[in-house]
Amino acid sequence: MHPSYPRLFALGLGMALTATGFAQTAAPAAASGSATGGRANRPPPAPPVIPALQPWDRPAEGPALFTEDFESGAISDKIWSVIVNPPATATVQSDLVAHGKYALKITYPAGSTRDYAFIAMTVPDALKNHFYGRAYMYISGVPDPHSVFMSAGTTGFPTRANWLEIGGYTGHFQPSLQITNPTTDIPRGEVPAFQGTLPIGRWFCLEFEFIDQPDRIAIWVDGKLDVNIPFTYNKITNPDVKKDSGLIGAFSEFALGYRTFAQGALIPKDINIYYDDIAIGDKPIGQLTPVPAAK
Ligand SMILES: [Ca+2]
Repeated sequence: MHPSYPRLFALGLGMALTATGFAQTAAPAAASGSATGGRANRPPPAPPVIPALQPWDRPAEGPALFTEDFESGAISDKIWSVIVNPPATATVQSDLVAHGKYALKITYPAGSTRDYAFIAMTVPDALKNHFYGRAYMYISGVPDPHSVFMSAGTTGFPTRANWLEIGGYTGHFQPSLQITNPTTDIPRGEVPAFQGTLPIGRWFCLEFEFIDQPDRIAIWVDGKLDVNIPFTYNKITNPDVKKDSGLIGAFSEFALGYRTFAQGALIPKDINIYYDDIAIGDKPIGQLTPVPAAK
């Protein structure tokens, strides 16, 4: 197995057309394979279990420590590392924006398989264990299997790193823990969870909270809590190592963009993911003025 692609999918054979316009597997596909035990011919897993959404305290909003509205008209190489595996692309454009004149557009071309495009920034030291963030997002449509939108983790994403991730799966958010730079104490693997609903075909305000002590991801969509998932990593066997805290160690890099583990046959048209008005800080950032419906 290629070490850069540790996750495999068992794809169902039935095809169905969904509201997003994508031909997708009718049967549940694997969220993602065990990094060590993935097999293409293994039986399909059970459908995702959606845990009840537990309440989550949200402190008062505060000023952002970092913002990016793309109004420079470019991806600044002073701030961002561009991490692209073609043919996916990351560009700043004016065709579809949340605010101002420019926004980031990630394109994952129809029929392509296992490419990706992300931009990544260094997380300020003050936020290395815990941060809030906001991004306006527009998702044109995604296939059912594992999609990746954002990560907070060690450097080296998306190939060799450890991170907390905001992804998608069968119309739900898929928050997850991903360990692809393992140690003896923290073995390779992942913990996916499924909750909330991916908004498709409209701008929405994604607010998020990444915590490493203890590990947790919370997501608000247009100000409403939609995901609240703690992570426990049961692959840890050393009794001196916590299974639910410090699993990343420090958030060094924050990345956003797109990749999917779907086969190209499940991607009949380009996937376009737009981002605008990105901000991170030690308190929730809050929303801007609502974005009018796209033309
Ligand atoms: Ca903008």
